[in-house]
Amino acid sequence: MDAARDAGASTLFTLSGAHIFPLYDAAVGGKETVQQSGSPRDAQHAGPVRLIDVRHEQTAVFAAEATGKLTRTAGIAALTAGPGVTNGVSAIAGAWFNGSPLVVLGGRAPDYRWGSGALQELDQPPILESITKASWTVHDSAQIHADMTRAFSLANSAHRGPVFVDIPMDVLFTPSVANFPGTNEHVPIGVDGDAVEAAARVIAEAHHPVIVMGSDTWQAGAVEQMRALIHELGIPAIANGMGRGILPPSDPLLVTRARSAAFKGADVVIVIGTPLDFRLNYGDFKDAQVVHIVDDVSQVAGHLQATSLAGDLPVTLEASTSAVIGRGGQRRTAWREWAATLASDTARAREADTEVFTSTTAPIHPAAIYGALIPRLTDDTVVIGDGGDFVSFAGKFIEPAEPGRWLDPGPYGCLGTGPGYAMAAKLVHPQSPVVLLAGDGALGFSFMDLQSLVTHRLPVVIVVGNNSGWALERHPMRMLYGYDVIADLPTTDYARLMIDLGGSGETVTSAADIGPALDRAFASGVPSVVDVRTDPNVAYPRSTTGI
Ligand SMILES: Cc1ncc(C[n+]2csc(CCOP(=O)(O)OP(=O)(O)O)c2C)c(N)n1
Ligand SMILES: [Mg+2]
Repeated sequence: MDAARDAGASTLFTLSGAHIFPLYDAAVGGKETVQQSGSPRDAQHAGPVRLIDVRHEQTAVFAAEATGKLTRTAGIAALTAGPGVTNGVSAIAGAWFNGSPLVVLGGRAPDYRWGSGALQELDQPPILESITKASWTVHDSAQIHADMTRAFSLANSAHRGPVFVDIPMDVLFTPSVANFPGTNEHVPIGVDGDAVEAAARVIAEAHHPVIVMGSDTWQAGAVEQMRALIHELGIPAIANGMGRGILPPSDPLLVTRARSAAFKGADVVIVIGTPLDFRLNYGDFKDAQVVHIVDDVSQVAGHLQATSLAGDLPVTLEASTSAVIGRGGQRRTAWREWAATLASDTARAREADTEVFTSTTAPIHPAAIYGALIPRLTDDTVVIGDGGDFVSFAGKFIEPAEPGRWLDPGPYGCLGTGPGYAMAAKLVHPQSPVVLLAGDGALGFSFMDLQSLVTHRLPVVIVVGNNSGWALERHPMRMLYGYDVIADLPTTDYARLMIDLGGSGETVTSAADIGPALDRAFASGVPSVVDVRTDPNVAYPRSTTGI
């Protein structure tokens, strides 16, 4: 726990298991501290490390991952041996795909019993190997501090990602003094001058360049350098993942809403800090050349020819800006005209939203929720999406004003992230409003962790886009087969369930009632569900399938 605190992780997310009791004892500061606190629940928040318990291990990992996304410093989850660890696997995989800094500590059957069939005796690191930067077992208690320091250092260095360490029960229960403190072994890769020049040449010669700024620009702390590159060169930009909010919607160079026109008209696409995956048509922009700037050589795309540049993002972006300016590629007339065209496309796309935003149809059009919600979002509100079509609408309509205020599951697309992400957001930003936008299907995966929000007094507003089904599967199946099966869900009273769990809740069946219900939820001071019954027949107009 000392190593975690030294690495900046001050909250441990977990679900109880005897294999890892010593971690809890260390987190709360031992028996005396607990006895001095008013209650065991108070003690959880009073010790050297805040101890947050959940109802399903995936929520512990989602919350730790979101902590890493929001603070840019690895969060930590502790999972009990065997099923505790395997319940965390999807969430660890999500963090791997997202490049989120994360440390997961696993319990493990004791070494002295190994091979004789102890409870939950499972060799866990091999299961985690393909979805972590490293995963190993610590067999010596004197080594734990050093190994945890190494785990945090690995997780926090580019390209960021999850690290898994498990500790056999007999090793973890052995009191010990660290034999050496461990070192931070991260050596940042510098700037590759030749690669910078090669990229600068392609950019400087472009007529219609466009930038895609992805999650790693935020995770790497390159926000200022990203803004400088865009503004000094005058190149329009599209935001992706945690790159959202780096430019506010008022910035004329933010053209996310004109994405299709931008990709169609671009002759050079500069993709920064995100992989060339399905979200970017695998880096295929027809005739446009691709410049790919990434934080580590491991991120250079192997499936296509691009002008690639790998390096520490803040310095690499700074060097690239200077190199493009050095080649005379700066606010050229052609670029200015191109940027102005995309800015007016963007304005037109936003204007066109008004029609669906003000829709008064019954049942409610899902977009009407955003018409009511968006004017109520403050610049510091953290918005979280967990669901299918309902969240695709959110991704389209919501343009955050600041970076680090938008969380989605990312390219792994695992449903059920919402309650864990929301928990982390409210813990990291206690003064800021937190809104979870959840599909009714998605909400089921981690539903009992709405209770954890109540337990830990985390007043999050949960807006359910309740279309009684899995819309993102219903509509494609109808399109392919002419019918759908297993896409319906019973209409469920999520507001009632939230009230039963100790929060508040309201059901909304008319568009005019959405806004006032949201106001009451924001003012309630407890976790609140606003269950909006939406039209099951509305499909998100999708242009990519991800396949
Ligand atoms: C863990 C997991 N299981 C299944 C899926 C496949 N899936 C993707 S979207 C979706 C439907 C989501 O439904 P809901 O949350 O109600 O949102 P809606 O599309 O109805 O707006 C499903 C089942 C997934 N992405 N993750
Ligand atoms: Mg649904």
